[in-house]
Amino acid sequence: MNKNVSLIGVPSDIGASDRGAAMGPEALRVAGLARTLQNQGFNVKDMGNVDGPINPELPPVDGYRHLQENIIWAKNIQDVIYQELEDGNFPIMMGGDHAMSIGSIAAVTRHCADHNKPVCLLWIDAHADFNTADTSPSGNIHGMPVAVATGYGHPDLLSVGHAIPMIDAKNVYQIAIRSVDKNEKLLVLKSGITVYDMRRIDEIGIRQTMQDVLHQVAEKKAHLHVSFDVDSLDPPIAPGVATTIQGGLTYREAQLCMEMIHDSGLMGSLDIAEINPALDTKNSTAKIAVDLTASLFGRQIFPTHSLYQGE
Ligand SMILES: [Mn+2]
Repeated sequence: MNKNVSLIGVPSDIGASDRGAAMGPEALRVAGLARTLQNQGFNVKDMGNVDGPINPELPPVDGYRHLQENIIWAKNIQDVIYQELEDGNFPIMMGGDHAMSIGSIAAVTRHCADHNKPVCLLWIDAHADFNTADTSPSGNIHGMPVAVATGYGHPDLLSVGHAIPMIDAKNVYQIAIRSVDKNEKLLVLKSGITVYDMRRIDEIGIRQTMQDVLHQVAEKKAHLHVSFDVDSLDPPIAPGVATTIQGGLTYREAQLCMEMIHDSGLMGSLDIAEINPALDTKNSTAKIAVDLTASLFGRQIFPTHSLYQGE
């Protein structure tokens, strides 16, 4: 695994209705993200925060709230993360609301296109984030990044990337989904992305889910961008999010998910999104995000082969 990790703070909640996710990067720093990865042998560089407009708290216009401000953020994020990838570093975007992933996905897909490398997106989230102005009840752009990445949405958002779409829907995988707006559902089904909603995870288990996804990514020999929205977790273990939805990943399911991603060796970049310290209890949501990130970067209870023969 790439030993050079760059932390990139994105202190913005401009894509959300509730303020507070702008404090997410600092919450992750306080929870010890850099120190945790350093202790696991990584060279960690905190690049500080990306700049962008402050949240003007305006109502939606033509179905989009803060469209121009979101575009500026996405472009600024793309510039910083693209450069980190070009320099050979592993970027971790510390969000920030999930609209910020428009910028990180733009960076990763541009980098992969430049190097003729296939790219896959693993979206770990309670929500499909597949709205457009036509389907969104709120106009909040943090409900739209996956639609934008796969070519649906305002042309000025789509054109942030190197191409439209930034990524082929066939290479997008979602897990932990359990809250999708009525018309958003139709667009998800039409798009052709692969969704493992909580019902499917209940039925086949997180292990089979991750085996299926990681097998496909491996077959494609792709760079895997992991976009981790902490609201994918069950609310009692991750209360510090704007939109808590019952029935999320348990602590052990999330751990196995992260451990299996690590073991695949496929992950090349990561977003941690939607931590809202204003709604949190003693920074517990940032702490669990750091704990799960440790597993994503190879922390193990025991080396698996030392206790049993893997299949
Ligand atoms: Mn999300």
